[in-house]
Amino acid sequence: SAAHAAKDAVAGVAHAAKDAAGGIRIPGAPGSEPPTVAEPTEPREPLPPKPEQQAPAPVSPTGRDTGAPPDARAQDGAYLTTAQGVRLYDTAHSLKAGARGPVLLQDHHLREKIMHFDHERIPERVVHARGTGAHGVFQSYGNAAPVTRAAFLAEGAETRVFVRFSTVQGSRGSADTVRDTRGFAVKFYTEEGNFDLVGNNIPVFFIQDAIKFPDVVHAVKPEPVREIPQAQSAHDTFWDFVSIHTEAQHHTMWLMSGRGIPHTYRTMEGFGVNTFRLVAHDGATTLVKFFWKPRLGTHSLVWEEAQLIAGADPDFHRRDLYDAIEAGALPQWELGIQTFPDTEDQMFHGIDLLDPTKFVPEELAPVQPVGLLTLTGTPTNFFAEVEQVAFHPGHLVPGIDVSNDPLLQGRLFSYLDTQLTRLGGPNFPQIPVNRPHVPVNDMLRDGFHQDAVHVGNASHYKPNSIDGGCPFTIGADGGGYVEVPEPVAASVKERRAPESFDDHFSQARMFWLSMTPLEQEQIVQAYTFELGKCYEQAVKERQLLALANIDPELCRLVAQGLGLPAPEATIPLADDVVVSPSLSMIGKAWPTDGRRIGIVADESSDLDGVRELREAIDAAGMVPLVIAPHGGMLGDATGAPLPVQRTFLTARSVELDAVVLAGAPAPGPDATPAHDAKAGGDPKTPSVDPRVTMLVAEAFRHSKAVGAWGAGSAVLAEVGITGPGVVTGDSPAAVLEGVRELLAAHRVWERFPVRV
Ligand code: HDE
Repeated sequence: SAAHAAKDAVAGVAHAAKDAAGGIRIPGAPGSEPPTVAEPTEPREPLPPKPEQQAPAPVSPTGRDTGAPPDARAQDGAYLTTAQGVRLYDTAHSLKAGARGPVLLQDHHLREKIMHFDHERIPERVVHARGTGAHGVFQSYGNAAPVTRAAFLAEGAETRVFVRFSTVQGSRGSADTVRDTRGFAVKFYTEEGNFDLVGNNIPVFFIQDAIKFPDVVHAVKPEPVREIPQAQSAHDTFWDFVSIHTEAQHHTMWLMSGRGIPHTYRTMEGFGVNTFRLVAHDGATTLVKFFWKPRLGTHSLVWEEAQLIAGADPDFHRRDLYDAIEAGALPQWELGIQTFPDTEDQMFHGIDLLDPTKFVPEELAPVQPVGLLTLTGTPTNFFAEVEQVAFHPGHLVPGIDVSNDPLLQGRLFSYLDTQLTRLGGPNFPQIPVNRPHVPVNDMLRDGFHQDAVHVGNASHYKPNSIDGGCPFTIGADGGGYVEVPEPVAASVKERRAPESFDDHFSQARMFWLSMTPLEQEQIVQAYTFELGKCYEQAVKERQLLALANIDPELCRLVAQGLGLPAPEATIPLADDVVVSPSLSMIGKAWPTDGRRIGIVADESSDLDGVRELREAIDAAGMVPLVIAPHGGMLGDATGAPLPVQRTFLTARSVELDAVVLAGAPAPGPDATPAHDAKAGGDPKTPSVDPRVTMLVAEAFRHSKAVGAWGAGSAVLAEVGITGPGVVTGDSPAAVLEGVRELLAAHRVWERFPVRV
């Protein structure tokens, strides 16, 4: 009988617990030998998270400490239980009417397990679905205190933050390195409540009015019939939209530049885009734009590299960020502000500060650093933190207010709204990653996923007498958020933009003219690639016309690549354009921290030299990766083995910033450092392993530093790698010195062909 079988089962568990071999016996059909599932360890408590990976300290929505330790996790205790805490003896077999019989509806564990799994997914973000996040800290320099009362910008203030980087177009599982705008969203858990700075890596946007957001997003997302292409703007509907809707041309130009394919998140600039308003202690106001300046400089991939990485390592940006944090190479950005007088017309040097398709060149308004952001911890659980974090540009603290930028105004509506669907109800501020790190005393009650147990009969309405009027409101002097009493001009109700929004081309022209010839070439190639992927002739022609209105030379080069005639401009080109050299990413020197240098070696290499080079790279704050024909160790025979990080099979040049070929005894058929006879090469052919040839050739083509010492130099000569940025020397130290100098410039720019 069933009761009898259950008794047997319990006996089985009791027996298993005492089983010296550590095996758990599974009750089988009567008479059959019970199978045994070996558990890998003795029962134990779940391992605690690493200290730097702790989630924000849980603070209950009612402001009382939950009493849970900061590292509290859902899992507790040594034994598997149901969601109701009942211990389980088997999670691998459904409850059946006999071993070969049908499954019984009464199997609660089966139902609970499958029910929960069936509902594990939540809707991905409608935009910015693909992202990654990290914990960090923001230290204020205090120099913004005269213009804002915000406590987190006061002298010496230190504030915990959570940052999420993202692409915009792709689905949650899409590749990191696609050509796209990137999100750069920061949640500051300030002592005055949460402040969210929800920015992008491009300082301007496609549209001037939020009402057009669904249009631009529908145009860029995969086309509806076949749902392709994924995470790409290189298709007809996108170029159809931006070519008709010319206010998108400026943002599109940035997207076609290196900014559309950032090197890593650590080397990506961030912009608040919209103009905000700072409020000082005395109530004085200043208009402001926010910036994030990466300490390691702003760098991009090259297009072929981005495409290769999308296949070889779709998680490239995510992995890079987490590897860096875990290695202690903590990514840093300075928060900067551009400030403008809060005048009635809200213009600055003829630039409308309410138009989000315009930005103010740094040459006209310097970016003043006001604090330092350091990312210090990876998430404890990706879903709990990165997926469930909910940003909103309306999460403001006293001292920061909004402007009338119509894009920002629409955003103020959208973000709360979208979280309702995405996070399943109105209580998402109670999710740990979203909770402020200060007491919360709101009158919001009930709703789906309500976690708080609110007390009292009267604390949820005002005015009340039963609770003595609690909770109380307070003005600015007590830290209350008081909106700036901005006069609103008596006006008519109308659907119209100001005339100053009509100029769609002059800043796109400024961007183009501010680029070095090399960056211009990359922009030309990007337009030519993207339009070359379109099918509609009319779309290509219309976009060429938009380019003609930006710059005739740009238009001519793209038209040439497409094999189409270059049209004439239809508007007078702006001739008073201010060129902004600060927009260029080339020609500067940056710290080389965290740069990855591959060292190609095999058993016959100068392993002492390799060891010396590894140590020197490490000491310089960079990352050495030994690449060898096989995994495990090199030099077992010599008694001083060297660990191998990548093999010829797993290494690809795109994850490296530079490649160095190790020296060896004099090169010959069997002594070529990169010769892979043991790993399957033909020992009779004295050639370099083709995978090494490809590694070096790719690195060279992507204008990366290539180095070699001793016999490694002979290999470079054999595969035809010479010219600028190829460093050969007698010793690893000499090679590293040259390579490091090249890395400070990010790439060997001289190697790029200008105008192909
Ligand atoms: Fe967003 N945006 N956005 N956006 N945005 C969202 O909110 C929206 C815009 C930005 O990592 C959504 O939670 C409208 C500009 C980032 O979780 C949604 C408009 C800038 C993120 C939304 C804009 C941004 C979002 C989708 C036009 C740079 C990811 C999921 C008026 C300043 C945040 C979500 C994260 C996400 C609306 C334009 C930045 C739908 C209506 C401009 C970094 O609410």
